[in-house]
Amino acid sequence: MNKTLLCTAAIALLSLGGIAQANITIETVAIGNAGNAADPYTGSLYGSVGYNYNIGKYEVTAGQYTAFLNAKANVSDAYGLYNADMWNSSYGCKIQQTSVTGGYSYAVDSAFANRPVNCVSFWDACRFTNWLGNGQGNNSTETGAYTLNNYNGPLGGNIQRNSGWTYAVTSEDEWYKAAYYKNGGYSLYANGTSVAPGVETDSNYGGIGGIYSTTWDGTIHGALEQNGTKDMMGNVFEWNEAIPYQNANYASRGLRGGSFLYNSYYLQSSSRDIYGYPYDEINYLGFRVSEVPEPSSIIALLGGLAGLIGIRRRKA
Ligand SMILES: [Ca+2]
Ligand SMILES: [Ca+2]
Repeated sequence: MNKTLLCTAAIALLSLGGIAQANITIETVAIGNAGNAADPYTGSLYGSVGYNYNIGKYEVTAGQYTAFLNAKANVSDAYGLYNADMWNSSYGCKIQQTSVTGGYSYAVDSAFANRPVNCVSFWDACRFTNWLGNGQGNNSTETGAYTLNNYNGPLGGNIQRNSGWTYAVTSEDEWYKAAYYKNGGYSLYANGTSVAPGVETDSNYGGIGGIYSTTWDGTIHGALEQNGTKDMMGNVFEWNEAIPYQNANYASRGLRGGSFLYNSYYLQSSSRDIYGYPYDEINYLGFRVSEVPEPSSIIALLGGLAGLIGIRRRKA
């Protein structure tokens, strides 16, 4: 590699680093075993995914969503990305909107930054993942994983994930597999057993402590689940892409995982009987993202470049 090329590569790496610092990051866990069978216990309908993917370790947080609002709802909020209940309702995620010259500014109570965002519609979730996949900043919310064309209504059943996606709202199968599948088999709960987790010790459900309880494991989140995620059992229900029901007036979208307001039944793999209008913005409802894994060739390339730079430093 000649000096110019090496210099260009180093600048590219520095630039990447700079962008990564300014942008929010989503911590994920890898879900492998592509091509696994669906869960026979629930009628072999759910849990089969034919590709490897990453899933958010946590629900998307209020802090991450605040960065999104400051990037895309700062001049106006044409898509209603912000909901005043985030600040005003008793179980809101404590994001506050302030009018400033030329638009709006958003801030999250620091005690709530790592808790799940709530009061977000399925469309808000789609827009967030479009923005992530398009590189954040002022990039589009309307194209990417989902072609939204300004849609914010009750139907939209034709809006499905596009090929070439990098971040998306979880599909029902991605969510189900990450929660309930491990080592070739399925469990009733995401803790890998058929026994409900302890209320407030392992999981936030049952309406006892509420979404903002901090009693479990001394921090904000529940105990680690079998595939390394947190809060797939409870905290807030999570949107997924499925359309459990549709008629001429609306196309519902899937919800899974239970919430701080609901009992342990809703944590189970067999619980699929709650679903929402896609425009619902409720305080027990949030979402989690799926991510396409880094291609191994890019990881190898970055590793190789880092190695070359290391060699030059040692010579100097
Ligand atoms: Ca909204
Ligand atoms: Ca959850």
